[in-house]
Amino acid sequence: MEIEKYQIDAHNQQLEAEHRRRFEFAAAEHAQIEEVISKLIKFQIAIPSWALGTGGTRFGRFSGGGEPRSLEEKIQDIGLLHQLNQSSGAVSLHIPWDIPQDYDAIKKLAGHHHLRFDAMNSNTFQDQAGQAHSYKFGSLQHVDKAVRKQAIEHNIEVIRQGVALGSDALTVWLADGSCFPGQLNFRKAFQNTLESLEEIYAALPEQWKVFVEYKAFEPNFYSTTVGDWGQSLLYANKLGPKAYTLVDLGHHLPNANIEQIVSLLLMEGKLGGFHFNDSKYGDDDLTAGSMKPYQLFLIFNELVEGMDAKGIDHASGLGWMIDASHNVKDPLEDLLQSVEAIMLSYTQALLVDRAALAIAQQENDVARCQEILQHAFRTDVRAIVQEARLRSGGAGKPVALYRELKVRENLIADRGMKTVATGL
Ligand code: PSV
Ligand code: MN
Repeated sequence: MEIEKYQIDAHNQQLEAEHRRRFEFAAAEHAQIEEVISKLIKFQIAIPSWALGTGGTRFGRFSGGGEPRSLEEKIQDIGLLHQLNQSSGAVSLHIPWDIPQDYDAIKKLAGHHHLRFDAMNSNTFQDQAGQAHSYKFGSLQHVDKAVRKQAIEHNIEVIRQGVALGSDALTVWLADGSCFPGQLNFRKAFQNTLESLEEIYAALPEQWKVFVEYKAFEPNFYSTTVGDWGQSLLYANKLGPKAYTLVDLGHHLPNANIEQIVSLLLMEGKLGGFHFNDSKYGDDDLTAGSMKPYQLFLIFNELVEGMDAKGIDHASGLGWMIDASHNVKDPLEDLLQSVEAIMLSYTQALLVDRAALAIAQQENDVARCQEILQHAFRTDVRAIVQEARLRSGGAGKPVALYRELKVRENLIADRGMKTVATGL
């Protein structure tokens, strides 16, 4: 299914009068509104291929209807999202869940939907059919060189596939670690992992980056070999200039100060990218901004401040991705909600009065600092984000139009009720 331009126009027409009123009110408040809107128009968030189907729980998976059955259908789904919000112009693939059969055809299809290929994700956390060695006790950290070699070769193969698609980054997330004290020699596991990553790093093409993603726990419950930002940064520093840390919001221990982590990684020039999601307890993979919207705003506040301090282009300087996987909502509606939440937080961060904040910080005026931040956070910026979307040709209210056009019902009619997308 593809949405026609006239359908978007008709939907926008209906909302026009109310939107104009709300936008004019917001615009009158902010002198820099045009600058904010042009930044929003450029800002694109990659959609992970594995979020288009219903996610599983540890106990079961309840597939919804019309889930994509192939890479082509996943790209079509992201094309739909991008038509609606004009902010989802990239796809992040997971290998081997998304191995293309015909690279040129896939590139053409992505081009048709105005999508580019964001970071490629390798997978050494599952055993694949016919694989010589098991990853039960780790992959890049494994005590057996043959297992490590297999995992290294897989990552190099993922780079090759990414090159064929026009991607320029590899994300390595390792499930490696241990479940019980004494199971692992921490130093040997670190050294093995480093040596393995060095071989992968050596295979990176000139303009490529590698993102080392960390996670505190799960599936291992005693130690994780890339368990936090300190460990990831150690690897990234030892590997070299093409290696960066990737922050997945759900991968921290409870109450971690993620915005401080982000600030310092940016300062060190080692923040590579993001996996946006939200969580209440652990790696819950919930919709971005659905639990802790203030935290999301504070993270964007540090991102904007840190990127501006270094002259980093907001849209292209870092890898912006969602990493979520839901089991109760329509995945496409959910992704529209995540993108919207990210855009709202980004907008609020752009509105922070930085000059006033710097003075208040210098004067130790703590109450004023809080006032400045919370003023931006409590500003209703929905009409600003909507205006940016309208100017790019998107829908005023993406979820509402998705429902009006009965997109899910159409996908079910095309693909059937009992389809299952690859993923966890
Ligand atoms: C692991 O929990 C993770 O965040 C990594 O990014 C994986 O590649 C992704 O989820 C999908 O399983
Ligand atoms: Mn992730």
